Amino acid sequence: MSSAVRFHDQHVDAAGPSFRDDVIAGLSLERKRLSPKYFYDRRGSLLFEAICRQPEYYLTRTEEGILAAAAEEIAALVGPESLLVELGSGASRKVRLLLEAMRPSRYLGVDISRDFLLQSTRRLAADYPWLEVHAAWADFSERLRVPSGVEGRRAVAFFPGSSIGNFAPAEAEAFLARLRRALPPGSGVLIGVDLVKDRRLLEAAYNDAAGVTAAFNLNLLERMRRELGAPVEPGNFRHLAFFDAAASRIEMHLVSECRQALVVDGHRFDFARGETLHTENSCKYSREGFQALAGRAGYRSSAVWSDAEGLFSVHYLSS
Ligand code: AVJ
Repeated sequence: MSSAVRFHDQHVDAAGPSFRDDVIAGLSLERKRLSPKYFYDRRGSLLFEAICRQPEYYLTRTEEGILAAAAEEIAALVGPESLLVELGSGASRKVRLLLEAMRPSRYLGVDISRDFLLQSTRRLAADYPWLEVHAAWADFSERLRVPSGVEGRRAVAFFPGSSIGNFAPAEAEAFLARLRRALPPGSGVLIGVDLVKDRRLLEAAYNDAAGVTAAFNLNLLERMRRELGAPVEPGNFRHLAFFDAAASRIEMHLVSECRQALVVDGHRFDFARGETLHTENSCKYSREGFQALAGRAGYRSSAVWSDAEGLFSVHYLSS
């Protein structure tokens, strides 16, 4: 097997709405908002990697611990699969634990950030010469398709990091149902889901002392300036993250520190002092709550793993 990555361009920027269109549409709303998928330009992806190393951000290291402890069990449950699909492959560190335990013949990384995707899949191809490595540059929140020629008999989709939390529960259910239909019958889903817990722990994870999460959030404004030429002053906004217990989610916002206008491609958007741009929801579940959601999406919950403190969960869903 050669160590070259097979690249599949499924990016639909030309056809679908762009960053510009979504910024203008989101800022036109009564309650201004923008999809968190726009966090992940090159700088944003690097900042996210740095978030994962912050002491307050328990999610990454806890999930890695769970996967390391359960890798053999997961491999046995999954069976000899031909294809491992990673959604939001990012730096692809967690998947190494699975690759080594499962030894699939094919790997497909799917990510919206092209540079990151290529970098991480190239590294995988170099480190695992026995593995056929594919990379699909795609916005899987919009459209999910296994590139032709990549489908195996069965697949396992790996969706780590509690990224499912970016969807509202009803959207998460619809997404999982779409994922089930996009994969061959009998495929499974291995998914990381952050658990509801004490609000202090949750809020600390999204307000790290080093200010990395704040920089990640504010990078959206930098991106508007860089890519859309919007003359925005990121110093006029501040980061806000809090837990909404009723909705069971962390909300992130950018708060306008003064009365100001944001001009994007000739469109003017006024901000009152204290008005916010809502940039992210990160939904938190109980084990049972997530199992019920997966059930409504047509899956059977085959196994759930957790850490001793019950901070994070990893579910194996069978279709
Ligand atoms: C990648 C969506 C799982 O919600 O914890 C981290 C993104 N935002 N810090 C999360 C994020 C702020 C992260 N997910």
